[in-house]
Amino acid sequence: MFEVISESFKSAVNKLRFVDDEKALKNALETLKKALLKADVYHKVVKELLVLIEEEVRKNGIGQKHFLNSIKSNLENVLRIKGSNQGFVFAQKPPTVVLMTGLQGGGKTTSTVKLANYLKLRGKRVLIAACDLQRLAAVEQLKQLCELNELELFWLESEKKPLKVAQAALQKAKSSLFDVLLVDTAGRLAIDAMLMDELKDLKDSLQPDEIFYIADAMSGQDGVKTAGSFNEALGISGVILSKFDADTKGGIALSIARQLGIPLRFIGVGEKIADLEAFLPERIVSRIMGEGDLATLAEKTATIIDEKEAKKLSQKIKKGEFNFNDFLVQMESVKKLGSMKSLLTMIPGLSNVASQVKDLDLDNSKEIVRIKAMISSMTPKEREMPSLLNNARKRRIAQGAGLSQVEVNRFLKQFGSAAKLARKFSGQKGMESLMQMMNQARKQF
Ligand SMILES: Nc1nc2c(ncn2[C@@H]2O[C@H](COP(=O)(O)OP(=O)(O)OP(=O)(O)O)[C@@H](O)[C@H]2O)c(=O)[nH]1
Ligand SMILES: [Mg+2]
Repeated sequence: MFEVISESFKSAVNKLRFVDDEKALKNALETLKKALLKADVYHKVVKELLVLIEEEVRKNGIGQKHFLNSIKSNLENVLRIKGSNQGFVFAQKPPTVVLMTGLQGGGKTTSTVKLANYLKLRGKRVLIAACDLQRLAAVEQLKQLCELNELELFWLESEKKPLKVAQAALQKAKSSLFDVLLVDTAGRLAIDAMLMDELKDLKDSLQPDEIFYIADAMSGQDGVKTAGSFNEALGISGVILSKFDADTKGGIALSIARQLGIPLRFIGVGEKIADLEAFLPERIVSRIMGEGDLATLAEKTATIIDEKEAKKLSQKIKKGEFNFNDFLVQMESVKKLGSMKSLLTMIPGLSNVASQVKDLDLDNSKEIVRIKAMISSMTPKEREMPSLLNNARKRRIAQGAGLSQVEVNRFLKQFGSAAKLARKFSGQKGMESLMQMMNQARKQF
């Protein structure tokens, strides 16, 4: 993601003192240039950025603060495509129709399902149309994903023409008052005339509000070129950059919009359904500069945490009554927030930590599998009242979970200190302001 870029920006900024001279500025700009190129930002975009930053710093006075502010404001300008949409934009008259396009394996289907879930969490009714009739298992893949995540799918059994499915899906979206229709389409290994014709037919018939191109972050400049060809043929209104979690350099996210003149709308940051984030320039820049992004964090949290439940929980924590059942419930909701690593970059001051940790997989991490085994070996009463756990009970739990008593003790100790910490934190201002921001975010949906 942005680790390499964040680090490089910091090292460039550190080349300057509070007030500094010409030579130091040259040095800082050179460091910045190398860093951007190393992170795979397109060379023309790098050049453009450097000219803008140099000009602005000279005007305002050479120094660390002006340099930092100038990087931020110019980066934002480069990322923002004038007059085009950001994030998800609803059509004036529902349903908003979005055509999802791209090469084979680029992440179209995954992104379609993630986007449907993103909108569902924000209270929208979304229908997905299964219009990839090329790959045999494509409809089956969608059926499974939609069932697993409680999303609505439209398909026609044994229909061979994507256009027929799409038209029927649009009818259904209109008559059943869906807010959004997402159309998943077939991919090809490379651009070919047949694929383009199929997509053009879909476009002519559906008159979509948006045509998204799904670009695989790992495909680098090739991917940008392909996106350009799709744009010439179809007119793309936005790009979703998938598999951004696998791209340690991150430069492609910074230059793709500028190179194509099409805004980057979302980034895919993992394989799970929650791993999709809106790409909003000022928020992304703030994350890149290590300043966090509390607005996105609050928004994400507000979509999965019910206000009343949150209050109840914080009362419980304050009274020291947080128990193992609460812990399991919390773990399930945290999973809905998506990649932990990405969440860390949203918390001011923790972006450094994010670059050092491996992403925590809440389903498969050894530690969490053990913890779940321990909790499931407890009686309902024990789960409600952690204080009941004496040595005899601990022994029984260890046996039931196939663990040693040392491990059980260690977990209980950790649980105890976490509950204490939460209690301390719940009385502090930080928690209150996060709650306030969540309420604000809720009102905006
Ligand atoms: N790590 C990671 N993997 C992703 C992401 N998005 C998609 N993938 C994986 O990429 C692979 C291909 O994704 P699909 O969504 O099936 O791609 P597609 O474009 O629909 O492929 P076709 O239907 O064959 O054209 C799957 O294994 C996904 O799990 C992402 O943001 N991060
Ligand atoms: Mg697909």
